[in-house]
Amino acid sequence: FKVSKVSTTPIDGQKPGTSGLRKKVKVFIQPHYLQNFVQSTFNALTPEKVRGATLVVSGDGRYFSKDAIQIIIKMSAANGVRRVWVGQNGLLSTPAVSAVIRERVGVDGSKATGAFILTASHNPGGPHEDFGIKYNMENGGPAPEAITDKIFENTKTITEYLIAEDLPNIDISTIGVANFSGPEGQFDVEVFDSASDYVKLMKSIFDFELIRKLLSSSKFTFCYDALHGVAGAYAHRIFVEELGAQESSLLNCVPKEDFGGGHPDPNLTYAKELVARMGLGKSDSAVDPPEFGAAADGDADRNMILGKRFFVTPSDSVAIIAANAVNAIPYFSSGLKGVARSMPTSAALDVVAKNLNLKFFEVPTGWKFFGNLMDAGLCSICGEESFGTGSDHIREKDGIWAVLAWLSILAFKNKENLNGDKLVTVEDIVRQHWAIYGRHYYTRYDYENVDAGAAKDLMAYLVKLQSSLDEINSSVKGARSDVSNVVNADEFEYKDPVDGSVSKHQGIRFLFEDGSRLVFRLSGTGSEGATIRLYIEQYEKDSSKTGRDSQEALAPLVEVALKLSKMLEFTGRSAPTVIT
Ligand code: VG1
Ligand code: CO
Repeated sequence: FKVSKVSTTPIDGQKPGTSGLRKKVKVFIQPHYLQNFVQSTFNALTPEKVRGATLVVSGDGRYFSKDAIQIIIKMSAANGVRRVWVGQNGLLSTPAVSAVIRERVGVDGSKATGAFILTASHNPGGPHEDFGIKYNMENGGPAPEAITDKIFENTKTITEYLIAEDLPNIDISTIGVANFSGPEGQFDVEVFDSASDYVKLMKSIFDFELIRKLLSSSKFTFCYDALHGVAGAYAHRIFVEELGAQESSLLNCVPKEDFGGGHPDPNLTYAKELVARMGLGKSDSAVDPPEFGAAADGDADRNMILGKRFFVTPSDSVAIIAANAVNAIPYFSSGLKGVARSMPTSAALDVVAKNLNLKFFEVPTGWKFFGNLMDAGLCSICGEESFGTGSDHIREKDGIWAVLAWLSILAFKNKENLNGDKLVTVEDIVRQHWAIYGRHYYTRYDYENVDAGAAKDLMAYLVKLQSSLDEINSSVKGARSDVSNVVNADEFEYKDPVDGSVSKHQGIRFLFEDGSRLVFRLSGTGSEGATIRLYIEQYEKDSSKTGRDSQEALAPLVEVALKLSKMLEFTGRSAPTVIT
């Protein structure tokens, strides 16, 4: 093939957010749009690192992925990349990409050096919805801010990109290797099975025999909803073939370009079918719901864990996994190196860390911050309130891993019960956890697609308010006299303990005397307008008071948060778009 230099000009707005660049498909398909971003990434990595590289290129299979893969292959060839690996049909979950970078050995003995992941995660897909792209590094984790900042700078000055226009389109539906030769030598594209490497890794972490006994037992019932995301490409292999679950346990497990028209976000609002099946629907008509249910997002890095008529908050989930990991999961049997959570995630994990005497870290939102801790051997398990849970087996959050972790805990606790008459349920496990550690009542209010200016004004107003605790507290007391005082108000700032880098403005916090917290952040993953996230948390140590309905328990704090922030005045919204 030949290398063409194509002239281009900078395109506005190519700043990667919390997890890559996410825009409407109609934006991505504009001439040069994807190409500018990919070339800016190559330039940020520097030509020395790109030449001879082995890159993984795949994603959650959303609309425009197939075209994007062909373009990236041609640009890789032109930039001197040695080989590109593509999951069959362009499908690889985000955690599988991370696993492939870290573990896979190519047919010629090669190892990957990085990846382009094509996904907009939990955002809907299709011609009128979202597409996204992000770059992951050699450790299998998202590019750090130093790189994403450089990429953005490059998008503002780019003048040309390289592409091998005459390279034929690759058949990505068939496993095999295609060889080409270009000006700098050989270039290969290897199409491989999307699931094998990931399945192998999972089998090395969990006791599949033990989980199989539980899943194939007639006493245990299970349901997994992939919301037509890429998790479907793994669910059958793992849950049915390896672990003996019934075919009928799988819901929406065929990956689709538009996620079947749905919103592939595993929460109580969008995972409607699963929620109804688990007996948590508005009109609960479910007859004997399964014991355990779970869902994933589009790229399968998120998870929602449900019991029969019972919701497990993600903040509780990571705390419970951490508390039980050493006993229930072989990978952790020699102990945990430490645990970490994102700032807005509840402090349930902090209490576990304290009780078990574990190293503990609080990082900004977004998985990239956990990677450094893991690379330095400081952290084994981490999680975010946004349905993200994972461990140092890879450098991304991992939706199926979280489900296997919960199944491991259930299988461990029920080892002796499978022939008895009563199983320990998900709800039992959570309630026992609260009895030991106390409960962090928690909820998140999302105001989606708010006018960007109004959202900025609201945030600026809160920052200004933070300079006077007196003013804050008079507003708090004006709203509810039964809520405790704010003792500290700040913007969260993080200094990475490994490389010393500092990330500022990572969320506005109001910390109350009784341990309650209010946090305000703007989302960095949306593709239009602004999304305001309001996180509300309250700790209850008294085990006789841990059984309340969470929205009811948090109502006073919610009232305070809305008054304090003048949410209605700034945004015109009297209610959030989504409550989780
Ligand atoms: C959201 C979540 C954050 C998560 C990120 C990527 O970011 O809040 O916790 O890491 O999505 O998840 P933001 O900036 O919109 O709040 V995924 O599954 O979209 O890659
Ligand atoms: Co995701």
